[in-house]
Amino acid sequence: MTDDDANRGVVMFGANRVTKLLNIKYPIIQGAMAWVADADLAAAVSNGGGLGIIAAGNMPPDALDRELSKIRTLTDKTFGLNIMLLSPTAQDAVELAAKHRVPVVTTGAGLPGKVINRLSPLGVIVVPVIASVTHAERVRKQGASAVIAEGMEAGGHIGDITTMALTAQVTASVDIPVITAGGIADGRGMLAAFALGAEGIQMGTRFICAAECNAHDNFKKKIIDANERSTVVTGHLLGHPVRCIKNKFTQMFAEMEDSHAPIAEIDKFGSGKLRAAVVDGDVENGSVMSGQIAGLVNKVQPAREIIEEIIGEAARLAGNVNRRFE
Ligand code: TUI
Repeated sequence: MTDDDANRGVVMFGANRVTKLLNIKYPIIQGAMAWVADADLAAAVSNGGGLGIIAAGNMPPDALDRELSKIRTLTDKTFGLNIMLLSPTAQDAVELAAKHRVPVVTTGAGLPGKVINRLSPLGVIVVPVIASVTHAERVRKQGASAVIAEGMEAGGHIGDITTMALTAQVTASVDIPVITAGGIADGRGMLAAFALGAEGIQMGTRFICAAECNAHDNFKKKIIDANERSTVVTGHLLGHPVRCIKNKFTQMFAEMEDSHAPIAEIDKFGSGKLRAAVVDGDVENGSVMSGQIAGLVNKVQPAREIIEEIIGEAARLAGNVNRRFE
């Protein structure tokens, strides 16, 4: 890609409501991924012109405190913190966001009314991830500045509506900016999201394969080797469907669900498995969370290159699509 391509991207995607709200160059947000999205990855994405996000996940508060101090040494650009509302440490993460004056907070797996009430008065921009139109309308009323509409193609904990159906209906229902997530890993996906009315995209799976991402090489290799049928959703029984790459772990998890094992037992079996995959590289017995788009992610490359490639591609393609209507 040439500089010219990237610049065309700026022209095409420059200065929309998402870039202005988040004070970023390109409307590309790095998905929050527990154990994966640390200060190193987030800073690389923010330095590359997107919005890097640290995932609080279940991180102990002292460790999160250190990540939030560290990112300030790595970038002077806007970054975000994701708070997973199901986590027992969610409230600690809210207080750390306040303490560190984190510019942007995204939330997942719940409705963030209390988070917005606590952080908005401090000037923190709160952008909830939602998985239905009902959620989008509710968080808009709660005072969200924008929403991330995440379709079921995404990795990790998901809803049940596809990205295409969700984006089209959320953009029709709320007036705040919509960022699309789930199933996007290139400029074509970005353009599709924009065609549906989105003003930004969030990508997780592609950024796992960023050079600056500290996930174990075995985890990256699983993504690179994956195809469109490599993922499976487990956890329906627990009420928390989770998309992962198929392996011994998902096989055993599904067998426990099928045989109606006690929920406490299934919960216990799942505990610590994401860390095992991401940190220890045990991609057979661990939980390799990934989106369905993994088949499109074929190499490890710097975050900046990922971002510029996608912007250049989307800009080029926009011209081609225009010509299809001539
Ligand atoms: O949160 C995510 N993705 C995640 S969280 C995660 S850690 C985890 N591990 C095991 C089990 C559960 C979580 C891994 N991946 N994405 C954002 C997201 N939010 N997806 C779906 C939702 C969501 C669901 C319900 C948002 C709001 C909501 O509201 C329902 C309600 O009424 O509370």
